[in-house]
Amino acid sequence: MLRPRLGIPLLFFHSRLSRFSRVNRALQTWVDEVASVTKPQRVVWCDGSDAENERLIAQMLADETLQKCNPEKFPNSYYHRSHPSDVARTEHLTFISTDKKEDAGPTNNWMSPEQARERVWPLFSNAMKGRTMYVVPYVMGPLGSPFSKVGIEITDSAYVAISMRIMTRMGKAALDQLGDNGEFVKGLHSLGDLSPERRFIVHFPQQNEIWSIGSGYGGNALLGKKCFALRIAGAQARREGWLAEHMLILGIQEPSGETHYVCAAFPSACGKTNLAMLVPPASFNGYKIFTVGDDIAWIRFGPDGRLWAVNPEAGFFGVAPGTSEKTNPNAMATIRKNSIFTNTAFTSDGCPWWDDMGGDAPAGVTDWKGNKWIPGSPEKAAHPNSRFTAPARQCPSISPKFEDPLGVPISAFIFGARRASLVPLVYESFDWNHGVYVGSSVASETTAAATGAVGVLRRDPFAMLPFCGYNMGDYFSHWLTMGAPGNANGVAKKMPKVFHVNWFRKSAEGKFLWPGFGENIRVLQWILERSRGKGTAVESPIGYIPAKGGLNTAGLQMQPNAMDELLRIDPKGWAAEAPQLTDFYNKFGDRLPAEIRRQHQMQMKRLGL
Ligand code: GTP
Ligand code: SPV
Ligand code: MN
Repeated sequence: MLRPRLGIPLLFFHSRLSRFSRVNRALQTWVDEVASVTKPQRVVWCDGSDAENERLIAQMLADETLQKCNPEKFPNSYYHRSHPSDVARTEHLTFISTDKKEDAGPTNNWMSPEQARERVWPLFSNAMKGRTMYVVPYVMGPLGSPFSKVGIEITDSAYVAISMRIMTRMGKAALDQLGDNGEFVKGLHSLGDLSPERRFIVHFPQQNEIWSIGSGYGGNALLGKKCFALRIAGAQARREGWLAEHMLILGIQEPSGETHYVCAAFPSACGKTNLAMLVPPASFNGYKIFTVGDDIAWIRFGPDGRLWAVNPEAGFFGVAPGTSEKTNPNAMATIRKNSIFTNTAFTSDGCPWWDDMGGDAPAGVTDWKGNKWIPGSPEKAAHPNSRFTAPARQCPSISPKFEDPLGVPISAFIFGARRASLVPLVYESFDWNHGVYVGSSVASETTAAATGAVGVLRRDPFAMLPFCGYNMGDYFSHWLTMGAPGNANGVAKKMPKVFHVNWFRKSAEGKFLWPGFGENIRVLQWILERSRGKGTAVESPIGYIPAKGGLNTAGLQMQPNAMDELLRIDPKGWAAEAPQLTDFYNKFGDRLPAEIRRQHQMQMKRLGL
């Protein structure tokens, strides 16, 4: 047990759960235990109903946690500002707590269970005094799906409770799925005093437990998302032989009417939501993209030996700035109702607003800090990591398979990064093991999704650097094992091909070379062709790249030579980066799979090193 044993369960709290037909003993005990430490004024079990949601919203309007959006333009939608020091994930305050430090690995912050008990647990003492403690049951994954798992988040934030209602299957349905004896992931969250000095997000993958205190923002506080669905579920997935990934899932319907699905992992704020909701340009008549997920994928072998993926989430927590009718019309349609806007700007007529939303900046904008904003001023009106929270079912491109308990079969894995130079628009790995090497070697320029400097190049393997709940060397091994030749469910495994993309390569003048967004369908088309053994490619030291004319550029307006530059491989530049990658791999010591080292050596040889 992580916590000191606590006194007698409080009868008062028992009476709360009796409203539900089933009582899970372990859940009741834990809730009583937490309440006896955090000392809330009252405990509310969330049932997920409309009436409850309305009650919470009325209360938040009264205490000014929320502002109501213009009911004509954004019906049933609300605006929220988080504390100005609490607007992004705080990776340096995020910990993996395992008995042994090596099990957290060199890319995670480790905290011993003893330290967690001594430094973090006392912060929960009396933390909810005078507050309401919400018990939020939720399911990650479609209800009744063999992929799905139950979590319970205890929180003193009503904003978290209403956000979890959008982002997960929350309430009574989750308690029903849990049943009397079902297992669940425990997530304890308190706003604490919101001080970064007393902010900790601690994961216990051996106990399926999360403690988060001192933050009310996104991935720090909505514990179903990165904490459970990636860090805890990732550790479960390794034990159980599946994958929990920072990946979008989309379907590409071709003119033939057939739909093929791909999963893509890009680091935070590097284009997953936008790719997942892509609208093809007019010249791609007959193509349609279906959105299955925009951030997280849970992936298992199906009865056919292929990998099948579900989106464990029920909503989108998407980056607002840059979202417009032009770049992402599906997102714009999704957020028109029943949504929450966090740290965007807010107009005098009650609408969320951000940079590059389209049109001129309206007059009377209040910025994300609550100050009057002057159009044209150098300060951004919306925080660069401001976000919308919206139900997935409202998305015009939502896939008919979104709720399918078995998920969708995956034809390709795509890794991506934000790289101003060196990395081509697209390349294909030579085989599965090389693909795992490509995933392990992803590097990307940092974004505003986490606190800290923006635009700094860092290694972000599989776009999972901040989200891997165990030693990343073991994670690489797990990926290699998943694709090792053999059977799954009694039939031969059929692994998807693995690709890498970069929408962000810049010209010498510092302009993006690739138009991106809807035009990314051109790259998806090549990827699908290649995944079925067609399409044309040439071999380069880093993988296969589209042959001249291999990528469909019909109707595309581009600078002369831009395409050549986008696909150019500069072996000298790659060779110059290789030692830095060697250093990164060396951090893992003997936890680095020999196969990754072998792949790295072969790549260096191809580069002439
Ligand atoms: P998380 O939710 O943080 O995991 O991020 P995400 O990967 O879903 O990123 P998202 O799609 O929200 O994109 C982040 C930013 O990148 C937005 O400001 C987008 O406008 C921008 N972006 C997305 N796709 C493209 C593209 O193809 N080209 C360019 N230039 N920018 C893009
Ligand atoms: C990310 O940072 O990758 C996100 C947003 O998707 S958060 O939920 O804050 O992690
Ligand atoms: Mn993300």
